[in-house]
Amino acid sequence: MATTDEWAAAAAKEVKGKDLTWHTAEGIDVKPLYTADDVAGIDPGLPGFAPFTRGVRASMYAGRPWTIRQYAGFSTAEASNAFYHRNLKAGQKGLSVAFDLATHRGYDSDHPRVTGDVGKAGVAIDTIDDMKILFDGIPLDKMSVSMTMNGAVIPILAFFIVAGEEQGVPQELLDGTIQNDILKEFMVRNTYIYPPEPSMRIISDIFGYTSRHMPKFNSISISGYHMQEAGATQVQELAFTIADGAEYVRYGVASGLDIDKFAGRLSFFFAIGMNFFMEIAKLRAARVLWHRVMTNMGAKDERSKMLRTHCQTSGVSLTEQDPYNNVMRTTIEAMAAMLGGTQSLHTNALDEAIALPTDFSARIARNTQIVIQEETGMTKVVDPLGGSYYVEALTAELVDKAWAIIEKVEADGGMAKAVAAGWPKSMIEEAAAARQARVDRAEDVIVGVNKYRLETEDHLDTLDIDNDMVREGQIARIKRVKAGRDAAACEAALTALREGAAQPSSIENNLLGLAVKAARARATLGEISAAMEESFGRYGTTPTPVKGVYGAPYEGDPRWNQVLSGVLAVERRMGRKPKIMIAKMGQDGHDRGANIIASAFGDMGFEIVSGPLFQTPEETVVVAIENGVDIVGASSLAAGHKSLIPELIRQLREHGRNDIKVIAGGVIPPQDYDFLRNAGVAGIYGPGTNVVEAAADVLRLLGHNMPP
Ligand code: 3CP
Repeated sequence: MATTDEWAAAAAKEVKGKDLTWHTAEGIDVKPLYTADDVAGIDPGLPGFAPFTRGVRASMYAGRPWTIRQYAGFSTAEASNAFYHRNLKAGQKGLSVAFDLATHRGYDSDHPRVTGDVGKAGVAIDTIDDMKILFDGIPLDKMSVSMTMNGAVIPILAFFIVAGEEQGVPQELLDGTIQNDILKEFMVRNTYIYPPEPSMRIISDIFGYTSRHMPKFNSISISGYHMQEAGATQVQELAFTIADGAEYVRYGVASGLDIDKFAGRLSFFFAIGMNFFMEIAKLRAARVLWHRVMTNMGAKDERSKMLRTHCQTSGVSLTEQDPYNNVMRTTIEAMAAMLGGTQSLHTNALDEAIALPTDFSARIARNTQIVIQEETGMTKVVDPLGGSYYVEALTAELVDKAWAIIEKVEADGGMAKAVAAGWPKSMIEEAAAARQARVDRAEDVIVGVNKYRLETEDHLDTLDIDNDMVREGQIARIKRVKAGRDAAACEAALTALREGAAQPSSIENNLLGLAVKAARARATLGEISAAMEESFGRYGTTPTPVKGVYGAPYEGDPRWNQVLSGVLAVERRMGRKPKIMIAKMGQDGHDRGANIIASAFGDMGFEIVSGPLFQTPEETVVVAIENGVDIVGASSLAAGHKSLIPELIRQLREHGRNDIKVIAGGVIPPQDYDFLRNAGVAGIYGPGTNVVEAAADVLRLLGHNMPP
């Protein structure tokens, strides 16, 4: 038998001494070979037994495959309901509702702040009537339903309970999951409504209500997904998600609940990106970490310590360029999710980098899972990678690396305090800027984007939503519901909720319990949200870009130096640095792109003005003019660009400021480019844009003669 030293000598000879160690973004040095030496002392145990490294059920997919649960919502309740019926007939097993941006932020569709947001990125739900239409013909005692809702979680869950009730299903039988994870909203996703403290009360009120009345319902989906989407490394995603979970348990216990009464219904949600084995190991490590955390927190019931999770293949790994590659990417990611032991899975559609899926792309996405489940035999053996030297060693290393971060969070007093201090967010943003630099420098390969790019892209038909039509329909329904209700009874229920929010939490003042009564009385989502807002207030933030991370690897790079000289030349001409405002308009809180651009342009010498999130075009114009910017860069990731950006340009013109140039970046389908250019947009930078080249282009817009 050869020794590992002999192997090392043979390998070194083959590669002429080249270092084969892979230094990952997580700070893990992955070796080219793993052997029994790497797993000495590691025993992953058996599936279905603590600490559940190998899976939470003894028989796993051999007994029951994971739930095929595709996330979807299309503008109206009617359209979404029809889509759900079609998908269930074609083999989908569970539902997952995507709500539109206005609903997320607690606004009814008739609110003046959300004219550009209604029906965007999901379904508009204003009233219990919308919710009933959404689940028409879908028995809520048989179908498990996940709802991705965090900000307006109280009215949405109340509508869901009452929709069940009016279908004849008592709340005890409702099966499903509510996302209800606010900490990651403050960190990366931004669809919060209230400040952190009352938001945490909402969560423990939901734990209290569901543990008393909804034994089959998962009261939270503690989500790392959005962290990875925002640029977190897998270790960061793992650590902050588990630390978030620990914090929710602490709040639940502090509100008087017995840990084992609610912890068994906490669930998780992770992203699965392209680092195949790292993702498999991440899910295994997550189960080990949760078991450890919950044991330390005093849970006795093994179910309380069992990490059950949903996974979604990675949205940011998808490309607008050569989009059929996304089918392969999603397949690989789906395999990692199942080999990691997920309970439930969403596979992205190939066009999801640019739009909501069409029936065609949704079919391929769904069938990706069905093919794995039904054609490959992959489900027949439990945890087939168990015992792999590499996977076991990587699992152990991820546990240790994440644990170090969890200990730091705990030393800081828990995740709520860490989030308030801001360091987890900065850590993620630094990782995002570093990743962007690696992609722009083609050190991390993305096929069809920074390598093997097509001369001409294939045309892809994507879905376009007529936002005005959706809004008009919603407004008509709100009017009908308001006209048909007992106004005094509705007002009394809203008053009780208002007063409950002003009091400390108790069983009588449980916000979900009070909201259920308001939903029965036909209060709208906006009214229920506003009733709580009176006591809680509305929360807002302005991003603060990280510095130096994007620029550092470019030191000495000739193209980078050309851009720096260009910025200096413009500065000399203007007598000040060129100023760019990064604007986020509408209720779309996705700010990864905006943050990366702000960081990178800052490193190139531009002066950055970061607008607050959720601005109207009017508010953006005021900030732009007050700060004397040369350019407004509107970042749009959720389809508001066709209404918000033209409105911004119109308002700038009205203020006589045609000189301020408007550029647009983010998720903008190519078929909208002409529309935007005709509206006066000076530059468009879609997904896959090289940020240094975007800056070069901006310098041209500022009159600098930038070499190609
Ligand atoms: C499972 N069961 C089994 C076996 N496997 N019984 C016997 N043998 C087996 N091998 C049982 C389970 O114990 C359970 O019953 C029941 O079958 C259902 O299985 P499950 O594993 O609990 O699966 P599911 O109902 O699908 O629940 C999965 C979790 C849930 C727990 C993860 O929380 C969930 O569905 N989450 C989905 C979250 C989601 O879709 N989020 C969308 C985010 P018991 O319950 O009685 O034990 S979309 C976000 C997109 C980005 C954005 O935010 O914008």
